[in-house]
Amino acid sequence: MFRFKTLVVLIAVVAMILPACQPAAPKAGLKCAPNCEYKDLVVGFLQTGSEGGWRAANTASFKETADQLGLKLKFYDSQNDLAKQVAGFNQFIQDPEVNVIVLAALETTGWEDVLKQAKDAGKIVVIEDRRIDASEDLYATYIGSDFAEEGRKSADEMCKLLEGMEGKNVWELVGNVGSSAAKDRGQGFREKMGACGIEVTKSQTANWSITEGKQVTEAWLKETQDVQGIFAQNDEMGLGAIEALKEAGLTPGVDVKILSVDATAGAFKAMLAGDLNVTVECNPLLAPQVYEAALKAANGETLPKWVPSQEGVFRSDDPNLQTVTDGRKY
Ligand code: GYE
Repeated sequence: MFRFKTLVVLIAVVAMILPACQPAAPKAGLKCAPNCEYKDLVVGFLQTGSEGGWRAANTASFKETADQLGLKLKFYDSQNDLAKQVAGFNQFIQDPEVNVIVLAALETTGWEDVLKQAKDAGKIVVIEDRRIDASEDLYATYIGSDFAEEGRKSADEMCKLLEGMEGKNVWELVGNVGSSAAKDRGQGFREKMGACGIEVTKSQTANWSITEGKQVTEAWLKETQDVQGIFAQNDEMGLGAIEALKEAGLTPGVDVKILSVDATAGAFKAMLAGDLNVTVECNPLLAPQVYEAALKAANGETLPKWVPSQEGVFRSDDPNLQTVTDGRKY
């Protein structure tokens, strides 16, 4: 009995001492944790490029908010080139001054290696705008829209626009095919379009641009004019389609209903002119949320892995459209 008791006491004592011998877990966050302030952050921001109104508003949000908060921003324009964006990411990993990296990913894949290197270098990574396919433990959080929900909203709105029309043929102008915005908007639209018998009879990338949106629509119109609606995955491609319809002698917004995504200033101008029927909002003013998340992560806080943006839908038949337009920030 005595030996058993001795053994029990010995085990208890070892169990108490053991944890104190373990190497301390690395402290989460930056060296300034838990008292980091915005002035302690040096943010390397990898922007996709400058492809349109949404992107201009997103870039302005990061530059203006950095000034307001007093943090240092190092801006990198990837010029819509994935190789350049990855090179820029590596540049920020090597830069001893940069302690936070923010990524607006051109493509969903190919980020695991640089994310692991950034983590090993003790740098906070926040994904903004577009989600990526990578292990969630490699970044603090993703701040961006629910693009699939934008696609579902687009299909619901297109069903309303085509109500009463004999045909339900819709043409889809797709963004950069590797991007989460393009993939998810297309998927969301297809989830809900069946509710009213919509058929996507043509679908092709126009790479988010007015020029390509016009070129693709022109080529389709040379093949057929049997189309009742156009779903443009961003406003610029929708504006290009409008130009093509006009040059083919059709009345956009009437003969063919047009819906686009973003809700930028160009879309409101086109709705006021009666050319565009609906724009589904995608909020580009993400910098305040991104910087707040970066500061929390710098101080060692664990964040939810996705903070979705709240967004609306705007229609050309809104009697208050001019007032709404006047109140827009972008
Ligand atoms: O819809 C488009 C831009 O990633 C949500 O990228 C953004 C998209 C936006 O080129 O206009």
